[in-house]
Amino acid sequence: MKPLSFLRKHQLLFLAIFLFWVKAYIVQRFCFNTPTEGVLQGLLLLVNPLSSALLLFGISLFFSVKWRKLTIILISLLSSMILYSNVIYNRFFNDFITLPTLFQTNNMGDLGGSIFTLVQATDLFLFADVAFLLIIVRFVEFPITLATKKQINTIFGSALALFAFNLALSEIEQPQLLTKSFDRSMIIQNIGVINFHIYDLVMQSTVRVHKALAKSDVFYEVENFVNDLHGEPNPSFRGKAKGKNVFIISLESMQSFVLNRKMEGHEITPFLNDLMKESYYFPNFYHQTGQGKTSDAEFLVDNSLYPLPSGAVFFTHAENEYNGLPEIISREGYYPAVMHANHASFWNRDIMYDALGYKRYFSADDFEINENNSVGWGLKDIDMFEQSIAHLTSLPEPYYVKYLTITNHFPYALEKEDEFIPQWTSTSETVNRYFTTVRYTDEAVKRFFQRLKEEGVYENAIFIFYGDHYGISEYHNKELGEFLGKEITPFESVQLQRVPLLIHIPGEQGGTFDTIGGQIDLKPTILNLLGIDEGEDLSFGNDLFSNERPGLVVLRDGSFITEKYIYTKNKCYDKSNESEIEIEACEPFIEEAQLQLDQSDKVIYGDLLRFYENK
Ligand code: GP9
Ligand code: MN
Repeated sequence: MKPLSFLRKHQLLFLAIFLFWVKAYIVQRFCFNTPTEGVLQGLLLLVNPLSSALLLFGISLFFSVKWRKLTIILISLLSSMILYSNVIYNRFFNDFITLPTLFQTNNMGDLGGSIFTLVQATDLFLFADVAFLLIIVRFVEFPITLATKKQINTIFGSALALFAFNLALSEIEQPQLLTKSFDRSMIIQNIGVINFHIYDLVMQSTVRVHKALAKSDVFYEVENFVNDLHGEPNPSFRGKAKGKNVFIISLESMQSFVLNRKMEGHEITPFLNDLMKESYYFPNFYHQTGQGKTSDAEFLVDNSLYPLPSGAVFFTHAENEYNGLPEIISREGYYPAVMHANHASFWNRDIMYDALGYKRYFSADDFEINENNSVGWGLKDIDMFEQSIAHLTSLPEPYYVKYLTITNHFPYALEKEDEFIPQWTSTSETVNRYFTTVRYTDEAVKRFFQRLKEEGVYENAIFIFYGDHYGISEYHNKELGEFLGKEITPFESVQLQRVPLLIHIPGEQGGTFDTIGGQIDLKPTILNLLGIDEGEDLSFGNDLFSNERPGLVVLRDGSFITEKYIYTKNKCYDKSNESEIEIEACEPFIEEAQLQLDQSDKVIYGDLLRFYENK
């Protein structure tokens, strides 16, 4: 088949493809609120609409000669409408349409009457190609021939090849884009709106199939399983913070090893070290996150469920029924809100927060963010805390406010003027900077406390600080080992997954609890402190103060920690001397640990919490 004769025989088709390609490029480049940076991103934007255009318009080849013109024009109209709906949605929500949002009445309802205010006269341009096609078919007699199998294969084959090329390019720009998907705008910048919708369709369908297959007997199986996991929460801690405002502060990428430690004579977390003396402090508290990072930690805290083995549950299962901590406490009169100066759709938070029961999300749009007050990932922590005060004081009390800090995020960028301690001097720039940004966040929290005292909100509150996940990956073991003065063995790697946990109740003495625990335990712990019953729930954690704790902490990769042992990478270690021992010692827990993860995954994949409604 000669390419030219193929082109000649299907002129109208290729004209439509070309017009759509150009239009989609312009729309993606200029009509969405996502700036294009760099040559590679520009190239991606140019390539990705072509593969979708070939795919969409290729469908017309299955139609007979008689219907061909009409199908081409209809496809052109339909794809323009898809693009246009996204433009409108993006103007309002700063986000893109997904299948679930289409059916989520509150989201679309928000748009409701205001939809007309979003329409602009220039939008007509988005349908210019459809109009052009309509006119031109009236005046030009395009040759239309029956499509051969070979031609059809060529069109779809090229679409696939282009898409593969597109993915390869985006792998350079954003590794593991689809599996680690966390930012819709980023996915769309890489693969384009239409391809994104196809991806969304596939993802949502698999989720729905899983869900449809889950029967209520699985629900009862998991319910029995979790019932056996639960011990009695500590009665002497019940209601210790009843009715108080709750501050739960996620310390970005903060690991426990920085606490009570100095870097070349500089205390890394002076404020937290002091605060610890008047707080309940848990030195053996582990993060249990997977690929969803910060969002996984949020998920663990709010649901007492494990995040997923791959992908971010915030993204893949935001449509599920949850029994989130915010929802539970709002039934008791609390007002749950979040402060995080990133854009609302990032990690799908806008959608997931609704599902978890948050009533207000103060995101990027609620903060004043400019070049001077931002670095790295956005608004600096000190400014975020300061600007949040005005929002905070507007909330009805008692409130439950989650703060997500961000400055201590890889690559740990900071301007000289914000460095409270110098950088370290090892061969790893990342490790060197980490200490300085951790110190910055410590300072931010300190100032926040001062401000809360000035505002008179400090006294009647409870503060929970937790580290979300590790900050220094195994890639930097050599330098980290130098700093810690020991080799980072697999045993030590697990111990490095400990993250800070401080519970500070003004007026309470606090104390150090050696209890081993994880983020999964925070929900029952907080509820007990607030004197609120968990109610019927499929939760996997236990009150951290409880005297009946199971003594097993499971990490998302299947490693686990017991009072005596650590199991990781198929090896068992004795905690008392940190040495490897016979696997037998760990064996009784291996199955239990895996079972916990599997049962929790069943809750998510099968959307099992929905069965409470019908029970
Ligand atoms: C940003 C936050 C940080 O909003 O989620 O990213 P992470 O720690 O998950 O990479
Ligand atoms: Mn994080």
